[in-house]
Amino acid sequence: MANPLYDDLFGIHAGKDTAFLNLTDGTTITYRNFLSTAARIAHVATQLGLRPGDRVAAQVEKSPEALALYAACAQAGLVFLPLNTAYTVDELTYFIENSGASLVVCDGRSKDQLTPIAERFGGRVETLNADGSGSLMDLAAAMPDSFATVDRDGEDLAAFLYTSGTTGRSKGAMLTQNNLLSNARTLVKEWRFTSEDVLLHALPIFHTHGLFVATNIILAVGGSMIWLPKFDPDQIIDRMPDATSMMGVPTFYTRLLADARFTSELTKHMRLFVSGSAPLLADTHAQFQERTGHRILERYGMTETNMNTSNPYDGERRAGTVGFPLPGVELKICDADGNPLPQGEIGEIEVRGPNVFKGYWQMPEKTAAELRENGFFITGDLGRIDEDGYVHIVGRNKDLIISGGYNIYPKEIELVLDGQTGVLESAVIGVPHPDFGETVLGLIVAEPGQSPDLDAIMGAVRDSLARFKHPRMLIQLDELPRNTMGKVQKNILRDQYRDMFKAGSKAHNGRA
Ligand code: MLC
Ligand code: AMP
Repeated sequence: MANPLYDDLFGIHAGKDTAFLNLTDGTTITYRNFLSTAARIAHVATQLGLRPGDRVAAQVEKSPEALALYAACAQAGLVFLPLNTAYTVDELTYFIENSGASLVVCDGRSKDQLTPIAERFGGRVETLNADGSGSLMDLAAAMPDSFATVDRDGEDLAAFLYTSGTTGRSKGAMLTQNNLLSNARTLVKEWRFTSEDVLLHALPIFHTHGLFVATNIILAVGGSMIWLPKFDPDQIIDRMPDATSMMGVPTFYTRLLADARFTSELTKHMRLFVSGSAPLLADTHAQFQERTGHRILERYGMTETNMNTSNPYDGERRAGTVGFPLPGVELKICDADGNPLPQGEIGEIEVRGPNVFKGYWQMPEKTAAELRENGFFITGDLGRIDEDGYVHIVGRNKDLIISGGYNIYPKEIELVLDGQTGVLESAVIGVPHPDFGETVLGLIVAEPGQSPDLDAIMGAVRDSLARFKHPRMLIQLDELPRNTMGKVQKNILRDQYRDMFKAGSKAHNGRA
């Protein structure tokens, strides 16, 4: 028996004294040290009574130990459930309850708030702080540094990643070992990664991009990473000379281009810049090439599918496109019933392949609505394929805002706004933003004769939703535009407010 995910990404590096993580303080963590930490954590989880298939929820800052927790889950056959550090207690309560996590790992500062919640749903809390301290690591220190890897099948679950939905309720996307491994192997080949690669890693590790794309690729080849806690232009510029490659969301690239220190000299040794998670403007692509001589390689993925398409490593990286379907991934442009449309037409993107998830945790209806019986996943993205086979994403068939690479489902915010005193109804839309690509605008209509307190409403939003979901501005309207069916016409609102956050413009809450 075996454990494909652990064996192929982690186990193959057992005993290696080569560098895995290069930290900001100048120290290096070798593969051997990293795997010892993971093994100790796997012992802790097992001794706490966790069994294969149990969920481990983690809301922790990015650290080597946080990554070792992922490895430990793989080794002990546990399902890893990373959570955005910005989530509020309200949001976390839902994830803990819905996943039935047996172990919740959080920063020491959240322990008192999360312990009763975890216990209410049959779990327990251990802490892991940004500096690697905390009760989890205290327990780990007393454990042996090797662990007998638990047998798993490639079709067993490896991770849950929660993705919000158009109904406002988040869904746990169930990813199998094979989903993760197949994608990592494909990307290694497509993007020519080798053990010589040093990846500049500044993405968060609670999403597909930073955890599965970036980290799994480096693990698969035995390369190393410059492990930055977050995106900080000073650190990126300082460490780039030691790197070969970088992955980021478009905001990384627009911010770097805004920095005069980011020059062709600084990047001339770099092998690859990858962008994804949100549309990269053709203009950013062109500016980047002009400044550095490098063409950013844009790819397209999702939480439910990992990576679906990529521009070519060799050959033309076409700006404004997400390239070709990856080997093994089938991609069609369809009508609403899943029938392929003629070449060149715009339709819904559907994908099938070993990368496509197993469904949403305990939500069979939602799974059936998005994952067809024939295995095609309905992405909710609208696209077309040009005459050379490049996929263009032209819009979304789902009500989704992507801000700085984070997904925000308007419904979730509308539910909070609608619940506030004096608010009759609301509409939340995404509007262009120079830094985040898109940002959140909240539009509310008052109940007759009422004048809602916009500051109090923002206070309520702050209490229940993560910061990145907060409307950057609230506007009170007399009514929302509706079509003859009574449906709010968000496209009209988006057109009306599209210049709201243009560079330099100042925005304030208020009445329209
Ligand atoms: C931070 N803030 C955001 C935000 N990130 N607000 C909206 N959108 C975001 N993405 C908040 C902060 O809390 C802060 O609030 C204020 O906005 C300004 O913060 P900042 O200092 O400018 O932000 P910063 O910390 O620098 O973060 C910006 C960022 C970060 C772009 C570097 O958001 C980031 O790393 N994004 C990557 C997301 C990602 O990995 N996505 C992959 C998803 S996987 P205040 O109140 O303090 O001012 C996926 C599949 C695929 O989509 O295809 O890959
Ligand atoms: P998530 O649910 O966070 O995984 O986000 C997935 C969504 O991000 C996709 O459905 C797309 O809408 C969007 N996305 C990812 N990569 C790209 C890209 N390169 N260009 C445009 N949109 C993208």
